[in-house]
Amino acid sequence: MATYINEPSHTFNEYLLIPGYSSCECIPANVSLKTPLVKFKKGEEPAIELAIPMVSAIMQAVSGERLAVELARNGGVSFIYGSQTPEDEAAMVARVKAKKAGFVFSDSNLAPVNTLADILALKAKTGHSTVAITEDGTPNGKLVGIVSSRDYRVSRMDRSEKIADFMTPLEKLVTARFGITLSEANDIIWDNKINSLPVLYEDGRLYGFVFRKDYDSHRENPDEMLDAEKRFVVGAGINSRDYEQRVPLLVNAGADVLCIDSSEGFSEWQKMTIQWIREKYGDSVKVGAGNVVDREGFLFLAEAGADFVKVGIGGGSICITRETKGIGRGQATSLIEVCQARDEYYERTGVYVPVCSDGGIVYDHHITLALAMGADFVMLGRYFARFDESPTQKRTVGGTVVKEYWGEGSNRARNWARYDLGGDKKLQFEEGVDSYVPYAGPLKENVAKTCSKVRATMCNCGALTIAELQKKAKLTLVSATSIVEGGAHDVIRKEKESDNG
Ligand code: RVP
Repeated sequence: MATYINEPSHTFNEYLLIPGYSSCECIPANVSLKTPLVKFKKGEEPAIELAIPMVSAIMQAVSGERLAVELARNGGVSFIYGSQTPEDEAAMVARVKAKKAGFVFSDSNLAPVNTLADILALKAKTGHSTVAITEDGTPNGKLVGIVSSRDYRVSRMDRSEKIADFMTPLEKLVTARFGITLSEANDIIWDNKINSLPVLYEDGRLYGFVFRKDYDSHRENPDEMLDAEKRFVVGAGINSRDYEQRVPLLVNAGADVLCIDSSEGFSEWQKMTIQWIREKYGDSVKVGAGNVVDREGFLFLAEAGADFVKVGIGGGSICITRETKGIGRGQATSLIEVCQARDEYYERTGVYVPVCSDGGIVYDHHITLALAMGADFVMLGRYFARFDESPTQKRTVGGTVVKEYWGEGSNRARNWARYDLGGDKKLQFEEGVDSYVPYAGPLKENVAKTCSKVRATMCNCGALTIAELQKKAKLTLVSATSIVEGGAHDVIRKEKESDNG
């Protein structure tokens, strides 16, 4: 006989948090949203910690390179979408890593024999105005000078003029030796009132630059997610089909963390994928797995060696899996059960496997609910698709400014690997829709507002960290009538309600 779970499964909107005692210390400025991204042993630190508990969904309409940079700058991490060729995905990862804050490898290089015309062409291509002039024109050649926009006047000079005749030569440049720290480099920049500082190896070859504007950017973005070389942290989606080809390319491109992207993760395919990664790379390559919705699914992936486990089937805003296949579970119920299993697993093994709540976040307070229920971080698709930095075009539809947002299981994305169950019939039916979401402006402002709401609620619950919230939170199921009461009611609203509140 089949197993029946007679309790209905619930979603976030059916829960509320009951405030707890908050002391005078409990103010938003004292709240830390730091949270582990990958598993760690008791008493040790996770190899990667997020500054805010938000990652962007592994989707074509969400996680491109622009969003990845902006989210990392603001404390979260993007997972670049895997429904593209392994080469294209690796190139996207590489472009995010090339945008590092702090030390920058020079991507604009010419030789002294090149001309002003070459400078102008290069500037048009890269958009960068500082060009390193090396003996052989390569990024790590011997530095002989620099050309910035201050070195030439297009209206007064012949385009065939040789760079050697107008560059600022090495003797006149302030330079630093390779091995210098970022803060020492910044001091030199400030003391000498310069915009860029070339960093040279002992033999005079160019290592890279430190730019003044990157220092300013770091001060404005204290939550920046940076790796040991001060490059932005970025994740990448993989699948359980072409991992032998895809993973090495992503690792070489510098991906910090991978995630097996599947609508249903309680499968031998995922175990094989993780095993292959462990055999080839040991623990040096971090890989999350999912999605699951119960304790068995979690334990299976944790024991298979996943670095984090993703929870959620059918709750995504563009997802019609429940409708088409009749599988899934209310997101809150799934999360509560999985997080309980995670805590027991930690007790038993001393290994903490972070849980990611994926999909179905409609209001900002759903993030706080997910964290209170035990999630370490949340993955969002619709939320990020609305911002300037998502890869899709802005449009006006019926007088409203919108952005496009489509599911990975829609005919538009045709991410068959995400839904594949073996065999050669690829994506026989759709599990996602193509849609619009209201345009919401820049990521930075929106994420700051969302996080301020999360911090405020945490204070109401007397919690200064996510771990504390998970221990202290008191949650209550609410009746259908109470849900109606939760919004403005029995008044005539003057303004239109914001879509994300
Ligand atoms: P949401 O944030 O509610 O838009 O949900 C995003 C999540 O939905 C993704 O992270 C993924 O798990 C899921 N998804 C993506 N495509 C589809 C689909 O086509 N059904 N579902």
